[in-house]
Amino acid sequence: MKKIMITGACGQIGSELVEKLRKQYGQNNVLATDIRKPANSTGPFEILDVMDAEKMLKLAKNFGADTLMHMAALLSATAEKNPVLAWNLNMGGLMNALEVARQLNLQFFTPSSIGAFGPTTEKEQTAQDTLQRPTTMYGVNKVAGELLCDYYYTKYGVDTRGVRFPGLISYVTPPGGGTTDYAVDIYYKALTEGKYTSYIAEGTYMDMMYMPDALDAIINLMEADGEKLVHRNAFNITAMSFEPSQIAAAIKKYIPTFEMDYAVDPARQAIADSWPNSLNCSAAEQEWSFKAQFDLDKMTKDMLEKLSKKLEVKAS
Ligand code: AKB
Repeated sequence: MKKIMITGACGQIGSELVEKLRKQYGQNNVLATDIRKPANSTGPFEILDVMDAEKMLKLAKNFGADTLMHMAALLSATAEKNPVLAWNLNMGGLMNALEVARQLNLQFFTPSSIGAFGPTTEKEQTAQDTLQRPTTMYGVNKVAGELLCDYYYTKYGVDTRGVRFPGLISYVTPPGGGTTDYAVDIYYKALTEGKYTSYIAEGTYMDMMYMPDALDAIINLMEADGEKLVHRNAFNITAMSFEPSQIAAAIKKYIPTFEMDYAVDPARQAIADSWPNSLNCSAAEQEWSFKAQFDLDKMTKDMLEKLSKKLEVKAS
């Protein structure tokens, strides 16, 4: 990777990925694109609606990109509220991006998700290769996307790579429209209000990961020797699996007065119930040495430290 173009650069992953890649590969070697302008820009930026295939191709060509990271997508809860828009944007945007990668011979990354599994998949230690019958539009998009990326590799030789992300937790850019967002909101509310009402029910386990591990995973997979990759596009990765009362207990270690109660949102709960409790990551570990650094306690300590500085409040 030397000249990298990113779509969805202002999103939860994109905004941090751009900065990390600029530090690693040079400020001017990363072209950030999004449908809206970033508040601050640290390097080249262009407005791009991923439905505009012609503009995507032109930008990648003019920039001299050798890599395309396609991050623009609607997340699970938003997609469920507007399935037609989700299909058009998630699949149309991906198809446009894959076509650009094919025409310009670019290395390609796009994320899949734990949402690619459904209620008939085994819940615990979900295998890399297993039954995938998701019941959400987001899940349908993700499975189709995994297959489409495999197709572009086998049919055209495009160097497509990807991971199945769990819920991502970060203090930089808030997520929007996901089912796992509660695990980010809880830290904000713990610091600003000392209490949190969880829309996910007690006992609902989902896989999660701290953003620094997610960014390292993207870069390590992209840098990995392609000869050693068997799976390429949909590696299970995770750092931890917890349910709401466990993250609350982790926060309580640093904010002893923190309280949590529940007001379950049936729509997001139904999505969460259809997803695995924990993923098996052995394929990623074996094929490109994936290893997460942050567990729940380490992440909570770092999150509260960084977020209290950002929000200018003390964790107490
Ligand atoms: C969501 O909740 O929709 C995402 C995901 C797990 O893909 N965070």
